[in-house]
Amino acid sequence: MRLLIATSNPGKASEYRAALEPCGFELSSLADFPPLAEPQETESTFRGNARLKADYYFEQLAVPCLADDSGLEVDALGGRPGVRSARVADSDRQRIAVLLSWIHEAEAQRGTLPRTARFVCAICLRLPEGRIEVEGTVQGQIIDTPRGSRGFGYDPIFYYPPRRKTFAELSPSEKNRLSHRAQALRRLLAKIQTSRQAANPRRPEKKRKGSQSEASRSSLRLCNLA
Ligand code: ITT
Repeated sequence: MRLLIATSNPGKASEYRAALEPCGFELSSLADFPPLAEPQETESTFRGNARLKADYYFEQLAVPCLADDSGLEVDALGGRPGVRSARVADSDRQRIAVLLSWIHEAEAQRGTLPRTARFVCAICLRLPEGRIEVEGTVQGQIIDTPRGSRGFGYDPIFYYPPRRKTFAELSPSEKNRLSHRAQALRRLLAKIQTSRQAANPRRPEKKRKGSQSEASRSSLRLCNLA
């Protein structure tokens, strides 16, 4: 399947390439098309903004589009910055500094607060025949001192207890198996598989109740998501 990864965030784009190219998707990026203004992300949910971006690029470029709206929900901040995660400041380093300053301010006013947080990723795949929409999340904790140099965005302060590492300390392939984006991609591939089966029911697949189909398992393995 040919697919435009409709993002101007190079960190996201490289994670989608790593996951989807090995399983046969032919990916293009916005750089392969004439320059377009970015759409205003006016919705209040990740799902709404992912849909808005996918629809916008599909209408402008008339090719199948995958758009991602994602961000960090910090419990001590009542779920902020959420859908506004990219708009906190102009660079990753500044975003991290601003986010930590908000948490420290909240702690100065209200005492020790939980450091729990989650990354959320909504994906909308816009095809000529309709949309496929999925979400994924991953839980972690916000730490005060950035650690690690991989990944992007808030990864250096997002500590993932099961691995005792921040997301910026994980190898790219580990992050691509564990992240909110990986969770969402798994769901997306399963839905693509299901819709392909529905469109081509001549070879129905034996599937135990509640289990993944073999086709779905093998596409996850190919996509480095298993
Ligand atoms: P596009 O809209 O062009 O895709 P964007 O960076 O503006 O790019 P979003 O509006 O979805 O995308 O904002 C996502 C922000 O959330 C991103 O800029 C990071 O600051 C943060 N974020 C999302 N996923 C992340 C991840 O895997 N690791 C660290 N930070 C992440």
